[in-house]
Formats: sequence, structure tokens, C-alpha cells
Amino acid sequence: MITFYDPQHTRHAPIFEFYRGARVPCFENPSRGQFVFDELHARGHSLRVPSVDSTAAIHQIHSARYIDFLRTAWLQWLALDSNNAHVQPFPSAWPVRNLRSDIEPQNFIAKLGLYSMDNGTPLDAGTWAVTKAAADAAVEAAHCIANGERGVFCATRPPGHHAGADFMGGYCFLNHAAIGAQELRNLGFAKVAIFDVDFHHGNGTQEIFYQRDDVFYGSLHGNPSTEYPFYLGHADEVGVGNGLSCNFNLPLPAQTNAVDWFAAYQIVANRIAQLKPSALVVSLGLDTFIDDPIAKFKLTSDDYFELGRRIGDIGLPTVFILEGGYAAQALGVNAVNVIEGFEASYR
Ligand code: SP5
Ligand code: ZN
Repeated sequence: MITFYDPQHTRHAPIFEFYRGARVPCFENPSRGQFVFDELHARGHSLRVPSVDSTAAIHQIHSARYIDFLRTAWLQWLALDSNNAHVQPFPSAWPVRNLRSDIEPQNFIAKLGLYSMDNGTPLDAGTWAVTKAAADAAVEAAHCIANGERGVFCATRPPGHHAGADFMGGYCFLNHAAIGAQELRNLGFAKVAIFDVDFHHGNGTQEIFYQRDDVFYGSLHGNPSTEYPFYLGHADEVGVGNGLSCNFNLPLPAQTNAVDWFAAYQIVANRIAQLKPSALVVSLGLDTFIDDPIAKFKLTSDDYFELGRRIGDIGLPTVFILEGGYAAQALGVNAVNVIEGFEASYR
């Protein structure tokens, strides 16, 4: 399978996040990419560096002012104080509810809050370049599908599914799955389905397509009443306007095991098959793994081969976009198991 990988992903290297008042090492870090690279290499998969420019598709998904902020954020941070080169900024104020988000403040930290949903998404010197390369991979993957490929894997980081049209969050900056789905639409795929199997609800992807009937969003995830992203992902969110019934959330309780997870998986997969989309984008989060340090489902490494096989059984040309998965050492095996399960379904 064509697999995209950006060797420069290490330029986005979050150091800390916050947990119960303490600074802890960030779970989304470059070791994740390295373990995926090593496993792909060990199992004979060849990798391609993305070379298509995704700028136009990024602008179809994200607001101009958010893109401008993200592109220049590190330079703005350095402009405050050259010692900031060794510090990663976090927001500390947010325009909730009746506070104004129409006026972009001049203060950098205030801008960072305007464009963030949490304080768990550190910015680094290479953040823009790395998330942009992941968007390039998603767009190039769509081109490969248009050229007749059955499956393409974007082994990229950071993840993207929490990023909305104009905000970052949940370790995400640009929404690569949304950008890839949009490019498939641009290339003439009439209806695209996004299947999000990350442990967390993809609030950004849902929001981006909530009013649209040309891109369906279906997600299986930890119940947002107890799990991040907390404020979206409930079962009663079914789309609005043209998008009514084009959004499908299946929240599951903490401790869900593989038997129950696959039963729920099949409900979403059947719904997607009924829609008869012409292409599929999988938000491939692997934080459903039993040993994941921040999530609470109980899938094992063998289950990921079965997941790949079942995704293949849907029978659609498929772009896989790597999302979460924080048991870094197991992430490579788990991701490549999905890819090889998918390949086994049609070989
Ligand atoms: C893409 C993705 O999977 N994003 C997840 C973002 C989760 N951010 C909140 C992390 C909360 C970490 N809790 C630490 C529990 C340690 N036992
Ligand atoms: Zn996740």
C-alpha cells in the first residue's frame, strides 16, 4: 500500500502538557512517529515523502485568519522574547460564550486562546511545517485514490481530528482527515464517508461537516460525559440543515472490550455501507489499545488486524490517516496490523 511519511515530523516535539495541576511529558511526541516508521520498515513497507501542496484544500477547511495565525505563530512567539526559542507557549484565557471572538486580539497569548479549545496542545518551532506536511500527505493520498489505488496510509503526526475550522486542540492543528475528504470531493468523489475509530470523538471533523450532506461523519468513541473532548460527541448529534442524518456518534463506556467494540463498529460500518459513498477516509486512532496511557478501551494488537480486515470488507477505496495512540512502542505494530489486515481483505 502507498504509505506517506514525513521524516521531518520531529520538528514538532511537544514537551509538556498539564495533568491535575502538574506538568507531565506530552503523550503526543516524536517517538510515536519513529515507532510507526520502524515497524513499517521492518515489515517491508516502502515509504513516500508527500510532495503535493495542500494549500488550496487547507483553505477550503480552515478559516483564513486561523491559517495565518498558525503559520506565523512561532515567529510571533519569538518576537515577544528571543529566549522563547526554548519555551513552548500555552494559552491561559479563552473567549467562552459571550466573550468576543470576532476581534483578533494583539496579545499573542490572547490570540492563542482564541484559536485553542484546550491548554493541552503545545506549539513548537516546526508545528506549522509538520502539520502542513501531514495535510500534503492527505491531499496526495486523495490523488492516489483518484488514480485507482485501493488504499493509502498517511503515517503522519500530529493527529488532526480535534482541530476545527478555526481552532487547535487535543494535540491537533490542521484537520488532515477533513482536508483529505475535501480533496476527494474536489476530485469528483460524489459522497465521502469518514469513519473515526480513535478513542476520542473527532469534534473538529464533526463540526466541519455538520451542515453538509456530501461528507458523512461516523464515530465510535469514549462517552464524552467522562472522556475528552467532553463538550461534543453525544448520540443526539445527527447533523443540521442539509447535513441532517449525515453525522452518527456511537459513544461507548470506559472499559469497552473488543467484543463490544466490534459490535458497535459493525453498526457504524453498516450505516456507511448503506450510504453508498464512493470513498472512505479512516481517522485511524489507535488509542483504543488496552495499554494506552490516556484512554480506556481494551483492544489488543491482534484486534487491529481484524479491524483492518473489516474496513477492507466495506469495499471502498480508503485513505487511512493516523490520529491518536499513545502506547508509543505498540503503536507501530498496531498501525501496521490494521494496514496488513486491510490488504489481506482484498488480496
Ligand atoms: C488525537 C487525540 O487522541 N487527542 C487526545 C487529546 C487528549 N487530551 C487530554 C489528555 C488527558 C490526559 N490524561 C492523562 C491521564 C494519565 N493517567
Ligand atoms: Zn484520541
